[in-house]
Amino acid sequence: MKTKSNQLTHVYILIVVSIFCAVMLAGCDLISRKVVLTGEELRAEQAKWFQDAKFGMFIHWGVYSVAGRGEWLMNNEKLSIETYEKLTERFNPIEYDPAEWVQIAKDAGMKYITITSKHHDGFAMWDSKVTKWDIVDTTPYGKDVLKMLADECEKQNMPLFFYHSHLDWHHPDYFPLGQTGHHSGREQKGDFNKYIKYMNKQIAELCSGRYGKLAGFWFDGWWDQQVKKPGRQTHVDWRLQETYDLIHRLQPQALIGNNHHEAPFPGEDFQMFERGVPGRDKYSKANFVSKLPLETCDTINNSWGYNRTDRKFKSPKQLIRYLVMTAGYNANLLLNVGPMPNGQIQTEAVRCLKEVGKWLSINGETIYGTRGGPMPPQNWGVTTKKGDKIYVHIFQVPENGRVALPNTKKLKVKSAKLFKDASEIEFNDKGNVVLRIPRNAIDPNDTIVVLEI
Ligand code: JFZ
Repeated sequence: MKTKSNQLTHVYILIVVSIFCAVMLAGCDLISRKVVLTGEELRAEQAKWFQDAKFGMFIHWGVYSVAGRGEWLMNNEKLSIETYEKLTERFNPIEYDPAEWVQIAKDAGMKYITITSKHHDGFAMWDSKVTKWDIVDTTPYGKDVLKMLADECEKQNMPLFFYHSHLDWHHPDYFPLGQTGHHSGREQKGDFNKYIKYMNKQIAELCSGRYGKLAGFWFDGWWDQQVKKPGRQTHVDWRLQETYDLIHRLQPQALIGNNHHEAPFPGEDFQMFERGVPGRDKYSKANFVSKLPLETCDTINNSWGYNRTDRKFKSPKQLIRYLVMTAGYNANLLLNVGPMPNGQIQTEAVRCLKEVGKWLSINGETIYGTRGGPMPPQNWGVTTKKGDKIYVHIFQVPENGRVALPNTKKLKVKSAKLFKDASEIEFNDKGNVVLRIPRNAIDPNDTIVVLEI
């Protein structure tokens, strides 16, 4: 009897151990499959997240902020390197609180942050080991503000991109000089290959892990060396592929975009547009909106870097409509703030952003996770879609209340409801769908009708 029960116990143990092993093996298999996700797969996941996110905060902050006349100060006011460098003595952002910045972004409904690591003035906003021209080595503040922000972003789950300028008005090897930065007093010589090495070393520092897992890079300044517009030829070989490979090796999930205002180059993961929705932005040429995830960037007033005299803040209504418009164009909106030299974001900007956030907290369903709707943007507004829902965003309800949706003859509409209160909206779908919007349904920001198809 004894031996029998012993045998039974053994069998039980064997079964339990086998089950345990099977579960463990399955787990390991899952984990290892996770590990072998290729860079491309990781970026595909990241690209989907990016397109769902829809709204980001752009931050232009640098030593130029001290002067309060925008980020092009050095070039525009023809300052020598020596004069410009004096600004560092007054860059002491003791009010800088990255937790507050992240909170401002969150309250605005923004899902990621893109901050200038280096703008055209070449000034590094982190503790770079390959130059003294950085915030730690030259300012009384002496702290790595990017590290502080990166830590906070990680803590608060806020993806972080770096804006990085290829163009550099300060580095002695940025030669030939491009179209800008000719008054810095720099010698008319330099080894461009050395410059590229320097740039890549700095980028490697940003990718080292010290700044966490990066959401991506937002490059700018390629155009400084453009032979002529239009045309993709440059006076120098930027060797973009090397830089992109470096990033994708160190931070495989990082999405790369480049503000060159040309069709995307190999290795780029998203396409950005400046001041205007894709294809109708300030710099666009015909037919170059690609299949990549799209992003439009613009300012909250008229300036990127802090500008003391720029009072032209866009109204919450303008900003809400801008965001809805970009979503209708299947793009994200990266909306800029230019923090002050003391490290704070202007209250005017914070106030506008709060209003957008309030609107999003109610209407976010019609924006986040959507893609551009089935019809192109119309005079009256745009559409977005998600699953079996089409969100019709109407900015301008025609006098007769009829909103016609072109190319919808084949659309089977099950129901049309006002998003605000789910009240039924009369519609006719014997041809193209026509909605009939009652006067009392009109919302001054955006009248949203949900079509179930
Ligand atoms: C660039 C920067 O120069 C500017 O300071 C800011 O950072 C913005 C987001 O990006 O703006 C550009 C880029 C390209 C041209 C003009 C402005 N261009 O090709 O004429």
